[in-house]
Amino acid sequence: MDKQRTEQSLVLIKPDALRNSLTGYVLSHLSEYHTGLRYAGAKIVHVSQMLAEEHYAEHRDKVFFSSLIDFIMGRIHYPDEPGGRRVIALVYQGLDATKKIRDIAGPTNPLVARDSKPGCIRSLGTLAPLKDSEGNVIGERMDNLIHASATVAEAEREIKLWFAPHDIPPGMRAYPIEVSQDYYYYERGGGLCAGREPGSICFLTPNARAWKSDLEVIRLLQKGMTARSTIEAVVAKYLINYNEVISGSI
Ligand code: 3AN
Repeated sequence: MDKQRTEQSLVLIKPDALRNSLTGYVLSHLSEYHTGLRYAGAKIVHVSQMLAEEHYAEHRDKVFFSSLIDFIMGRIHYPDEPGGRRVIALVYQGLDATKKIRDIAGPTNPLVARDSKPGCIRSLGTLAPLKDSEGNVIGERMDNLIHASATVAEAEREIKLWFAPHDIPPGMRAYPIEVSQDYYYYERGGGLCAGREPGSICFLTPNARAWKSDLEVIRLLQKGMTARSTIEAVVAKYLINYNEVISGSI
């Protein structure tokens, strides 16, 4: 039986790859010629705190969480150049996309990658000591050049976190969309607002294309019910590259 499936998967080319001019290297390893996978989406993202924390939500309680957030936000590789802080977000589509990309990316830890899979993308990554406020080494930071979705379910969560439907050509959208009928506002700390209020920002307007799952979350939260994701996971993608979100004023 043919177990291969057409899937989509998210790749992030991280700030360490950009800083070290390895973008072309990554893109060429993942090219259609080598992988048979097609681009379904691509964008340059200045990663906000909100987006970073949602992307790595599963690691929230880990000792390396804050360094991971600083890393993906580009603060470590572009400390004095906020304008240079970027990630390249890509959606690839094709047969067994998730597994193919994970194989080419290699193990999470760059040292393990070098030992067990020389030539994989992450074998060119580095490790940096992770220190507490008193300078004691408490772990390692893994600068491993790319993120690649681990499973098909994770790919769906991540693609919907980084991409709005209009970022992907209509014929390549893998998940159901719905047209927004309303204006929706978000306020930092306060979540979803009933209407436009000082300090709030509009993240969806009537006629905008939204992921159906986002509007389902909004409707549940409006009723005070539990939803499958946070409002921040909904909002973050619609406000990518907004100054107010990057600066933290929203
Ligand atoms: P992957 O990126 O291979 O899917 P995850 O999801 O387990 O791996 O971890 C996400 C990120 O968290 C990694 N890219 C790495 O930077 C960081 N990370 C994971 N485990 C550790 C660890 N034990 N120590 C330091 N950083 C880690």
